[in-house]
Amino acid sequence: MASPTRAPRAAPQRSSGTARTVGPGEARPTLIPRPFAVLSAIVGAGVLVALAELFSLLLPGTSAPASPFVAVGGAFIDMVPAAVKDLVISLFGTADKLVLFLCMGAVYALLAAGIGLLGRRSRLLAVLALAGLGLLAALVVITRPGTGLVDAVPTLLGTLGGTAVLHRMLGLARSAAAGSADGGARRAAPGAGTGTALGAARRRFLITAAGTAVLALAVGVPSRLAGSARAAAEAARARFRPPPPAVAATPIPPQAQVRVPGMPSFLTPADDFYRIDTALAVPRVDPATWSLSITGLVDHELTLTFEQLLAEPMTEAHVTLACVSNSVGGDLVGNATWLGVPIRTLLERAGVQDGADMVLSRSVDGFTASTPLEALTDDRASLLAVAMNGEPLPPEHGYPVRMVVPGLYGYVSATKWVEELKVTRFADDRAYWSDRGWSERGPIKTACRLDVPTQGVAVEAGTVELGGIAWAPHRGIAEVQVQIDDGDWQQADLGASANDDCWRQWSLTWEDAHPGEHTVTVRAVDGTGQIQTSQRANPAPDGASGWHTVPLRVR
Ligand SMILES: Nc1nc2c(c(=O)[nH]1)N[C@H]1C(S)=C(S)[C@@H](COP(=O)(O)O)O[C@H]1N2
Ligand SMILES: [Mo]
Repeated sequence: MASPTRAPRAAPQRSSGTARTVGPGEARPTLIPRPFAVLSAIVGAGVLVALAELFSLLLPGTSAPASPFVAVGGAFIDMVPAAVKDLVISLFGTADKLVLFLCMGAVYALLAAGIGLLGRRSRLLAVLALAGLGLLAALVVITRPGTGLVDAVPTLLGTLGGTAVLHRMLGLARSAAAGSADGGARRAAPGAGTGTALGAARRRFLITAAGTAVLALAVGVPSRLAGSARAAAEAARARFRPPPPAVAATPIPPQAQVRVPGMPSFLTPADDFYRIDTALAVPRVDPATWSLSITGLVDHELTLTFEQLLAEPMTEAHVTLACVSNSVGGDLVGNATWLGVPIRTLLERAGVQDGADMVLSRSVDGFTASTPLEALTDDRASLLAVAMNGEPLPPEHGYPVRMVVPGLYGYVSATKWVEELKVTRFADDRAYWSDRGWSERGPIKTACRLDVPTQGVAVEAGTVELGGIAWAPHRGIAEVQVQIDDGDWQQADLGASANDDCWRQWSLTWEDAHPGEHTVTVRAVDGTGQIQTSQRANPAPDGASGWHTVPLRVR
């Protein structure tokens, strides 16, 4: 690390004949001017917060108090005596939080200024001080209710970035100061430009400071705003109790769950439910500001707030969702109980005009899906869902409102964070994935999967329990057939059917499994009597097909 008394490095080399003119620079220590030191530290501290805000938003698994601002502010509020709180609220009313944040910002800036003054003499000391402040904030974060260790990571990453910037800024400030101390001498030297080195070093410092500050603001301010929207969304979700259904789903018969160890549960818990979307960060939608518009080829456009949507009669339905990207035997499929408003009733109210054949649903993040109109107007349970398995929709699965349409792949029907339904025509509008080579329409293909025994695990000779699931949403599953090696196709036992929109579990007892390598192939027959095609197809452009064949080693 450079000591403050080190000779300036840039200036003398220029005029090699006048090396003696370095003299004055060596004679006195080049203290960084106060404004430069303070500016360096404020920029570094700003970068710390900006990065912490950004990462607390983007890092998966973090919660709202991962923001050091929220955590420290929250800790402060908890510490302040009630009388002071009351006073602040009576003075500033609902702006109390804003006042708190502004005060925190001011205190932080003062601390940063102090760190900058330390840095006039010792860069190391300043960097350590800022690092200490960052660590302290990270500690506050993990002591807040509802936070875990992962929530400290954004602040730690921010501290890393902020201290690096502080280090660099103080370095630049020192060069600028050294140039300044040397300036008079160089100006006197014949042939040297008038203070060019000084000017260049200062300009470099100021431009870097300004550029970094602008970047920090450009990252920090939107991140903080998004962070507070996220906190509002999380708080609203925590308060939300799904309303009772006007039309309850028919209860799931207990025999829908096949009792073979290792079988997936008939209803997929939200935490295990596959997640597919284009969202880099899960959109955090505050239901207080959310609304749904029905637009396009309708007699009257409609807009509903979340409250208005909740006032509509709710239908409950068990529906299996499947992703078009699922490969044969894959697990991008899940089954849940959804609660929501039938899309049909809202379309009726809006009055769909002649010629429309599609609804383009749009999410708050711009994703779109093209759903054939008839799938939303016939008698199936196509819903604007607000709950999943009796709980508010998880943010990852579309909170506050998503679409669920029995029988269609998710990419053409299951828009999460939905905010617009545009009644239109396939001839006039294209959806997100249709523009990227996937089919405009996506009925779910009949599929059947072997789940048990787990693939790659050898089983004992003798009696082997086989089991799995089959799905052909909205057509239902009539039969599952199993072939072992080149043997005859055997009828599997079917779990009870909950409805035609759900998957169906199956099992088969293989009585006399001999040691060796075997293959098991499974296929389904849908509710229309159509046998699942053996034709192998990749997921693109409209869903994989082919029978699931699994090698099985018997010992
Ligand atoms: N907003 C939005 N909604 C979306 C998507 C998306 O990328 N963005 N992906 C769709 C796809 S391809 C599928 S398969 C389902 C998956 O829903 P899930 O993540 O709740 O299982 O959501 C659909 N809804
Ligand atoms: Mo999907």
